[in-house]
Amino acid sequence: MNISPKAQSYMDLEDKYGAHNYHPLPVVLSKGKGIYVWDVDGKRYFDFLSAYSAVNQGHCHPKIVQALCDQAHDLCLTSRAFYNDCLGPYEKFATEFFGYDKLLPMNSGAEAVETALKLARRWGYIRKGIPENEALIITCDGNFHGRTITIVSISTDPDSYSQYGPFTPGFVTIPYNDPKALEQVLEEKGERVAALMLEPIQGEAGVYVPDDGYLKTCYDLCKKHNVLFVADEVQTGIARTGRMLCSDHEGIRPDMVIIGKALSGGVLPVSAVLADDEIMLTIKPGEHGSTFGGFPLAAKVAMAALQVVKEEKLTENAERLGKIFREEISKIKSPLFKYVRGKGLLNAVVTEPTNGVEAWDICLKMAEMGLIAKPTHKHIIRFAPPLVINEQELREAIAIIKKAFEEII
Ligand code: IF1
Repeated sequence: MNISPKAQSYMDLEDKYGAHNYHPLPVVLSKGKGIYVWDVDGKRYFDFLSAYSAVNQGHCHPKIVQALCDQAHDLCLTSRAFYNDCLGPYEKFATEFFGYDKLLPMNSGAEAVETALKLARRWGYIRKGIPENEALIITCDGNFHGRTITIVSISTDPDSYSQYGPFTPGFVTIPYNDPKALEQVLEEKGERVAALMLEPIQGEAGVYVPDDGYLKTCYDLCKKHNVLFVADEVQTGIARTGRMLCSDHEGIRPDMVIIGKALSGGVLPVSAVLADDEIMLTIKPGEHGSTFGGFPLAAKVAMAALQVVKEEKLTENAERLGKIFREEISKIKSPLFKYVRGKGLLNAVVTEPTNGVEAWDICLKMAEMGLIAKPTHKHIIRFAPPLVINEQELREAIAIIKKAFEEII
């Protein structure tokens, strides 16, 4: 891939002065609008990562940016030591939007996951009556929930957890998409189990979609054993999979929902946990929080971001265009192509490395041709455009993807 001296200079700066905790594609971006981003040399790309689904509403959505700018002139941050005139309206709006009693605002997805884990343990001790310090939380093989020490304690990916121990105890890992495994743990240890936490589709695992009915079966098993069903919808939530929440596909209402990323349309780190009073009120003043959680800017931005999702019917668009995407992509004729899977506009192509050509090389080729996407796990490429994409744009993008697969080999 051709890298200009200008682009190289920015890459060199990150390399020299930044920690080496990422391996980005060699594209240096400086502008974004809707479904497109531009690099420092003015070249335009279809963005098929959407900042890992944070930019569902498209880059720099005018309504969201307007909300940000308007509020920035008035009041940015108060801390939670005082009330402000943005948080309450946002909490009312968001709880009505998703149908829960209460919202606990945080910033990053990982913080919201930590919050949900704390709430689950609290609920386990106070409401379920689990003896103190004995609560268990069940998580799944192949999960991705973030990067804190506790969260990497439940990771099964050595890249995430190796040499970060000692780890947080109190978790049980079961295989994903295996309701029997859940049943067995609940039969054996159900009385000590506070919650099951999972991703309705596993993102980092390569957009791994569980069998139809899996989530519902898990939910029913949780109910049977008085265990909370906690859905990490940080990546799958907010219209991405063709429903407002991915859990909606199976008609289940999780006891707790964790959201982040697109909650701000990618403008600010904004995350939250949604739950009803019986769970949420187990945390009392002074027992959890964050300096920025629910700050006025975030509150206004999140309201605008959710309004855009409704107004622009992004859920319906993701559902409809997702079907076209999978149908068209499955016609690719290349030894590199195995199959495509996903829901809505959260999809992945599983590749077959051939003649030394790997997913990374295909991504470089697509970038050359004006479309950026990122491999996960060496042989899988995730495709997740902003949900504001239309059918014609999607078909143009599909043509690029097809061509890249067919020409690289
Ligand atoms: C990185 C992947 C995506 C998440 C779910 C919580 C979080 C995430 C289901 C934490 C974050 C990220 C983080 C990002 C890469 C990314 C990712 F490739 F690792 F799997 F999106 F697909 N729950 N996902 O997917 O949210 O604290 O990051 O705000 O580089 O670590 P966060």
